[in-house]
Amino acid sequence: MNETTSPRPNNLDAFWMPFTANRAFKTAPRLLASAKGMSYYTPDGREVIDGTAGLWCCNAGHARPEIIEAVQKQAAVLDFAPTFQLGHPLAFQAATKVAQITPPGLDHIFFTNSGSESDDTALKIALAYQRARGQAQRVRLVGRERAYHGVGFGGLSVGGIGGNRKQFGALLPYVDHLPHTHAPEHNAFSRGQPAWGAHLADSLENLVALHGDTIAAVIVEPMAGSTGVLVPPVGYLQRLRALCDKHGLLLIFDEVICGFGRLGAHFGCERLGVTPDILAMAKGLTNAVVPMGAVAASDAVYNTIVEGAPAGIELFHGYTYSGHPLACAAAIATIDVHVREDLPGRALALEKYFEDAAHSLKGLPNVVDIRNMGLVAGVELTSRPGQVGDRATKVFHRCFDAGVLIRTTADIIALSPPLIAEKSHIDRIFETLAQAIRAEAD
Ligand code: PXG
Ligand code: PLP
Repeated sequence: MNETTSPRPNNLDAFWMPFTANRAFKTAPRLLASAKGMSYYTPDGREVIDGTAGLWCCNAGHARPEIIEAVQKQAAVLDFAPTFQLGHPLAFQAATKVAQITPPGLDHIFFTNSGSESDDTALKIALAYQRARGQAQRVRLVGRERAYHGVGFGGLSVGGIGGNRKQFGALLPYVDHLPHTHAPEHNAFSRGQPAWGAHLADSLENLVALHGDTIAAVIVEPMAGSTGVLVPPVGYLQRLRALCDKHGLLLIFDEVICGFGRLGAHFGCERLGVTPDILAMAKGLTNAVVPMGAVAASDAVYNTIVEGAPAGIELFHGYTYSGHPLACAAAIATIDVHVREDLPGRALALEKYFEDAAHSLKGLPNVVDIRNMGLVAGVELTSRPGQVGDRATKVFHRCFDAGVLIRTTADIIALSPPLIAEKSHIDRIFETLAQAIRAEAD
């Protein structure tokens, strides 16, 4: 790059932005320059209330001094140490901390750097487990329509969002999908878990009938977030659990969004009353201050792979930055905040108020469904003919200009504020959203 072509200050060209309409963004950029508590601030100092906890990740609110100081301190003590054939104390402490809040029996923690890496890791652990117990023919992975399991080849393959897959060819072989659980004719405007739809889990019987004993694992988000907030029907996850046990399949929960208090418990599985064999997490784990993900495995999974292996490396998997010291410092400090302030309990206590606020949008123009659980709500709008996503995108712009950050996918709006939200923030978020929806009524 020479002087004439090198990026100028304030030039937006070089950053190839993820999941973004780069050309449109760069003609009308929206920048966030700082954050504190419930709010972002733009470069010109305008406050934007964070209705989405960043990207569902800053669950304890922005710029928590406890977390920042822990990371700053750690950077000066030990910037990096390998965790391949070596270790450092914080990685073991962080794993112990995570294990203290995962459900009993899910106490073996593998560190990654993102949700995508956690999902690929969870799938690989499931395959390794089946092989270690003498079931090497179990090579198939089952996901669900509309699922988001990140962007690695594994997670993308079991994922069920067509738009994310279509540019990338054949993906993994030996993958199948369960139907999603969205059925507005039966469960529109449900508050919490819809009463209808548990039987949709029985589709797993059909896949077992088709594939016999070649399925290794089933992966689902307990509550599907990214696709636009699909809350599991009452009894659905229990049926999946029973069918996995019946047929020797592992059940993986992708709790990248559901974890860390979002559903009113440390993990969604606790709230929903079903324990998986493997639990993938990320996002809220470090309050997003340093990227980190993790996978919690059951004793049976860990012992089968590790205790059953000959001497030497038991699992040929890991990332340079698995258990990075700064991420570990952030995770320990974050979990301390969650426990000390009982953020899951706070989310649970606010749930009814948040639910009422969300459902107060019923009756506004084009609102065809509202769904919610914990501090998550999805508001679905009808699409403009031939322009899927246009209405919600314009609602997003109006909210942003009015000082509230929301998230959209197609014409579904998702809200997931930090768990430190006050009622006044919830009022402001939904009042602003209501005005924006009215303004896009045509
Ligand atoms: N699993 C789930 C359930 C997720 O929600 C990932 C895996 C991947 O995590 P990483 O850290 O690799 O991005 C996610 C991420 C949205 C949105 O708009 C959601 C996610 C990411 C970006 C945007 O809903 N979820
Ligand atoms: N590519 C090359 C050439 C590498 O040497 C490594 C790691 O050593 C990787 C990719 C994987 O990087 P990471 O461990 O950060 O995922």
